[in-house]
Amino acid sequence: MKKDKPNSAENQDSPEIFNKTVLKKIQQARMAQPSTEELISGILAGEINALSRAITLIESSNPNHFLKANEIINACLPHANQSIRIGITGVPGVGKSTFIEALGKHLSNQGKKIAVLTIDPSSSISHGSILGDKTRMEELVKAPHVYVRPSASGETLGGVARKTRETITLCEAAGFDTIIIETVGVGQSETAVHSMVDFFLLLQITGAGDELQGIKRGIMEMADAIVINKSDGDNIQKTALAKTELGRALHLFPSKKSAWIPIATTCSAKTNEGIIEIEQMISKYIEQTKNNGSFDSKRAEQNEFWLLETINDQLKHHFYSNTEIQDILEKTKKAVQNNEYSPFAAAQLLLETYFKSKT
Ligand SMILES: Nc1nc2c(ncn2[C@@H]2O[C@H](COP(=O)(O)OP(=O)(O)OP(=O)(O)O)[C@@H](O)[C@H]2O)c(=O)[nH]1
Ligand SMILES: [Mg+2]
Repeated sequence: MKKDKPNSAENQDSPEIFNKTVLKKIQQARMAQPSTEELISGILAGEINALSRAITLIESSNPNHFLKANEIINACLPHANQSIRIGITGVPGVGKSTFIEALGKHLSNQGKKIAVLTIDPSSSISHGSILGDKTRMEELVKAPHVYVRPSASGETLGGVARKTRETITLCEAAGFDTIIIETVGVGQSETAVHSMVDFFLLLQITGAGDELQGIKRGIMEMADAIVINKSDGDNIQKTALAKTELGRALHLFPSKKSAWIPIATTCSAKTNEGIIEIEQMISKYIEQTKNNGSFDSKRAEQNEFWLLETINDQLKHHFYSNTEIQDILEKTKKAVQNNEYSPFAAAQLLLETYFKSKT
């Protein structure tokens, strides 16, 4: 065999035993996992390497990693919660990543420590990614104190959302004071992101015809600001018109618990026009909601939401991964489709079987 591989490590000039030892050491160093304590102290010291490794544990499906991750999250919790969390949504190509780069660079110049996370619903459907390479934000990652982390792929939205929430905790404990989350506005992910941020910003572009068409009312209602991006070149007049239309539409929505009146405005993530004003608007929102108490009460509500959401998620997962249930469910589906059984009676039967299997 060795003759066939003249360039293999064992056949270099150095003695065979030396190369084997070196190789083993390198392999061991690569495999060595820092202890939970080391990761916790690393995160609290703001070490990116420790933070990244801990996030990888959060994203892992290995049960041992799950326990380790939980220990780290619990240790980080008392040091978390001090950041401003901003959610950015909008249809693919609207300019979310470019906008985050522009806003992020501006914040970084002010000395802020920024973590950018993404929730990508396409990865749970196709195991692919709409956000893909564009999430690298090449310019922003070069700025000091900026950390960009794409979401775990190949996961259910519930799973990705939980992991993003936990990642926020770790980033905050590592000293990041501004967390920006990008999500594509094509599914349920914007609801998930809305439930984990303080300020929710919907990016828009002017399209053909009525600006209000194609925007889901629900997302507009959730937004604290609607920003029409790509307000540059020939597009400036159109975006100004869209801003007026959206501003009017926003007034029709019921007022928010925070008493904040959502704002419609324009910007160009490419030329930076309007970025400073948007940053000032977010600061004003934070100041206003902190003063009237709604900042804290919203976070408390969000914690409660995620408690219940996680229970729902786990219960569902447990139910559907029960092999006995899987077996009966397949047969029941057919019986229900053929009208041999009522869906409600069948559901009842399945749930009873499940609960009996648990006692
Ligand atoms: N003219 C102009 N182009 C822009 C602006 N912002 C973004 N773009 C361009 O729009 C395209 C999409 O930008 P992205 O930032 O990748 O958009 P995105 O919303 O993050 O896209 P997805 O992650 O795929 O959903 C790129 O070619 C950008 O250069 C802007 O303000 N003006
Ligand atoms: Mg993007």
